Amino acid sequence: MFCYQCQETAGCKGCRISGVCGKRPEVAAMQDLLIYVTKGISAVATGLRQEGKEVSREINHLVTFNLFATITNANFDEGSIRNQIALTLTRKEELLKQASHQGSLPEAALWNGEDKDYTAKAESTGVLSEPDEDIRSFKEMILYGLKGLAAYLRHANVLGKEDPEIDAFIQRTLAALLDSTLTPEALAALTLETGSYGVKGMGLLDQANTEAYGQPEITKVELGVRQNPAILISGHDLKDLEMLLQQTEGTGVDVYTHGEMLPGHYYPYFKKYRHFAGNYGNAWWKQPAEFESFQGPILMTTNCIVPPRPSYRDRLWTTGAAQYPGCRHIGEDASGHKDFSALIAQAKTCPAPKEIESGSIVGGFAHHQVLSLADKIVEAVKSGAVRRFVVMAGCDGRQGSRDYYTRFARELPEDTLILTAGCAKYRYLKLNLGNIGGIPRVLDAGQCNDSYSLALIALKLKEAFGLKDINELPIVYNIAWYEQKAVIVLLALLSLGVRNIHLGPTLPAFLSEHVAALLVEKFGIGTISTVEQDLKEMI
Ligand code: SF4
Ligand code: SF3
Repeated sequence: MFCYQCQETAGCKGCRISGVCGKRPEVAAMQDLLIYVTKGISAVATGLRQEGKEVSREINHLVTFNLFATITNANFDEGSIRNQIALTLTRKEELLKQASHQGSLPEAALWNGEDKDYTAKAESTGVLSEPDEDIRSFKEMILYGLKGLAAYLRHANVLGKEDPEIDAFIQRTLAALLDSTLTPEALAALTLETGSYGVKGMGLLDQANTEAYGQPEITKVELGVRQNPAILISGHDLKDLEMLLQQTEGTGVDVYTHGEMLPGHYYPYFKKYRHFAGNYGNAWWKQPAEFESFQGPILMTTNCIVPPRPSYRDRLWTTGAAQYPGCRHIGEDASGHKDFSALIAQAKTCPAPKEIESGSIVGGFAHHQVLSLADKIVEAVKSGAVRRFVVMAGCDGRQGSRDYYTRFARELPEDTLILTAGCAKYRYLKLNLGNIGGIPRVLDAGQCNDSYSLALIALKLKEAFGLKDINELPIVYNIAWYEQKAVIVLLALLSLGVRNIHLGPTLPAFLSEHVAALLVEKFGIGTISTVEQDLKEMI
């Protein structure tokens, strides 16, 4: 196997024997092959569009689902990935029948899995099948951006929002990744274009979420526990949260959020559920201890799954693109409905969660809420009460060196505001950093996709201050990354012209020396050093 798509990759170079995340080599191989056949079906679909033919919604959703299933810590189940490869090949053969110019299609579009030896095929289709290091670097960066974008698009799709233009872009780009004649310049342009589709994708999801559940608002979220049996829901899918809250209402079973589901509390729609009890635990990587002490069933709606301990494996359930061997998976019917009755029945046999924290946190500072405070914020900047905004969005991870982010947040001068989104926030959200004129110093916009809110806020502030360039704002970016959703967030920011982003705790292994140098030269991207040094430089 060879995988270097996440920040945790072995030796900061690549996982070759097994994934640091727990991904087995046979699963990695099937993920490579799933990407290969997804590029193939995308090439066929793109050809059909060029012929003026329509590509169905089902195909669009298949492509996004496949990309999502290969995101770090989403699907560890070899069998389900094999099934997805077979399904993709079947759909692709059907599409091929409609194509007039099969002769011009790449090999990935024509391979039909005839000998059923997926393992042998996977060997020739992985990351290292591209021999040129720089081309590989660009292509993988684009692919990882597309994976993040596909995850966000999928969440928008389940809420009934579609943008066929984004689907066509994803498929056109996947097909382009099969093209061995693309130059580094063309790939650099495609990288930025991926970023601008990232903005569109996050915008679509923002619209889907806010139309369905209202605009996030300032909200106090309880961290302690009640005395009832309960279900813990984790991941990013708000539609799953909605269905779970509906089905648990009146059953005596409470629902708690975990990890990236915390921002569910910020949406007005969910506040009517009195059994929506609070948030339990922290970022994804602490789940082994926290899932054990929760004592009830846990529903993983997306990444990030940590391979579960036997002690709670039978309480861990997956749905959507998330899957883990030995854990039960909840599918959906043709209308997208999911039946959580088995989880609810299990919850009733479990004790209430053990308390691991108490008190509360405050969040809900997405664009609508922050912009309603815009006058106050602009005034605070003009009066000098706020010297700098520090964007600290992104992912958390289990590396010990990530306590840098806790220390950095704690050491920031008191006239700075932290804008955050994603699970990175767990490194400093509970520090009690005070407020400036009633505005909390840590403003949590929501999930990683709500980094879109942070970009909108920056654009509005630029307007309010009458500036020409977003980089003239008193904002610095100290972003933590872990998996591919952070890659699309980064590319989105670059496409908006944001410069001098600090990316840590380490630069991606998939950046070759040349590609990294190009990002430094064109966008001033840098990594982090020590808290003291970075504070001096950024503030
Ligand atoms: Fe390694 Fe990350 Fe790939 Fe897992 S996702 S195999 S940790 S690079
Ligand atoms: Fe976290 Fe996985 Fe990325 Fe959505 S849950 S930010 S790491």
